[in-house]
Amino acid sequence: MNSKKQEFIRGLFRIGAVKFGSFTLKSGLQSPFYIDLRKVISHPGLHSLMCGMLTEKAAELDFDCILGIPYTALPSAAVMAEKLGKPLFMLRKEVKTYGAGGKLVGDPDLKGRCLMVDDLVTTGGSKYETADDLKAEGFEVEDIVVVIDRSRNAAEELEAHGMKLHSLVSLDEVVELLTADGSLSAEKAAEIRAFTKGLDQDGGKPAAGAAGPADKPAVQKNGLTEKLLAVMKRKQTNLILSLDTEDRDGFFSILESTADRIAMVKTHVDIIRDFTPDFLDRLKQLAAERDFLIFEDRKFADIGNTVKHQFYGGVYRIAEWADCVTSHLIAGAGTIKGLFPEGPSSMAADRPQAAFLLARMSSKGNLITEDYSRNVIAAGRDNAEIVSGYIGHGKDAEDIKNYKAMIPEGQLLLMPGVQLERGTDSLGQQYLTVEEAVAGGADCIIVGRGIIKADDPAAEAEIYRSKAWQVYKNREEK
Ligand code: S5P
Repeated sequence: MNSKKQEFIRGLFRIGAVKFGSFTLKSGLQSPFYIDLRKVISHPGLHSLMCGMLTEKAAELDFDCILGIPYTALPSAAVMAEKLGKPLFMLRKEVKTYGAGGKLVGDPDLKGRCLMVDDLVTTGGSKYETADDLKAEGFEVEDIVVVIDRSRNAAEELEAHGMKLHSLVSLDEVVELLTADGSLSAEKAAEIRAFTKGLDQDGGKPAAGAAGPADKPAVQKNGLTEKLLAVMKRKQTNLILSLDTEDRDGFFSILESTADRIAMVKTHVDIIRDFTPDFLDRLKQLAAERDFLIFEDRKFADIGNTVKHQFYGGVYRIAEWADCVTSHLIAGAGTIKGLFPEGPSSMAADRPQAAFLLARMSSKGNLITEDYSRNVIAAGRDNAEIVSGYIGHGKDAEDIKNYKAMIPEGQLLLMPGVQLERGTDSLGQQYLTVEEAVAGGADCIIVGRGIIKADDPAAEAEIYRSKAWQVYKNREEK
């Protein structure tokens, strides 16, 4: 290891950009180390050393322009662009929805082969997403330079996507030098190696036993989750039918023909044109006879007090018949507290109830950010006795896998926006295939028009059921 690298690693340790202990990562995992390079720019000597090393690395490569990935790498990319006399670009994190241009900042006339610069790489995923965005803007992307590679296999992952990863320092080098310096004990070094080895084996999830505290966070399953899983097992189905019809005869005709294939029926009770309270009696009776749960997709979103009225009162008195409901969390955790103000003891006397939180949506252009989604999952974890899981979606199976890794064991992922083929509707609904959804980590799929608009909804429901159940079983048996 050359002396510059040694000086740099020691500098990172000195300012606390690299720490050892026990840390909760964004994903919820417990990690024995922590790397955060955001502090570096406030230390001019260290930042200058880092930019010098980045520039030397970049000088070995062939490219026309430089892109800094927000935010940590932006100042370094700017310094590199200046030193190398190359055009600089940025892709803004927040999508601009007005005015000229979208995400790209820089002179579009100077687009070309672009070198991406970032602070860290953990998995290759976010990097090739950025590369895809860049390609969509008309750039070519081959190389990416990062300061620290703390992954085990990001280089191979990126290679598979036609990109080459270059890093200044690897996690192994950090561990090796700081152990030799006596800044890190041999035991902790072994713990770090075991932790990263675990990450390697299962796409970001540490392998069981790889490092004691490094397992995925877990919560105790609540009553509704247990009940739903039991129905799924009994009926061999993880299909939720989204029965969005406006007339009650049509509703019951489809429900009666598909009831044996579904674990839950998802309703939007307020779209039934000829609703009368006996609609609910018939629904409850059918649910009891044919063994499915009732899921009212009310998407509560207001302050707790208003939600309480919406759930317990009004014409629909949802609390009296729904086993579970959906809720946004945009107004804060008060919304779900409004549903069950006293926790589980507010639930119906004869059955468990719960909410599913919208952590991601299937509609194109929805305004949910990664941070929002993560915060929803954190609040859901803190309220696990009343939250059974999350509604989510993703770009593909890989994206869903990464998202599922954030969801605590014991909570479920339900996925709408699923059909037999990928596609979109005219109002922005986006569909993944059954295989992508379930292989990625959906515990149940929510299917509406794919079934209810089919000539034979019962036969179509069976196609969805058998496909989804097969993939689910294979996944769970692994
Ligand atoms: O992100 C979401 C969340 C939900 S709950 N996207 C969705 O489509 N949904 C609901 O799932 C939506 O309200 C509708 O009832 C169902 C999807 O229906 P489909 O006909 O597009 O399958």
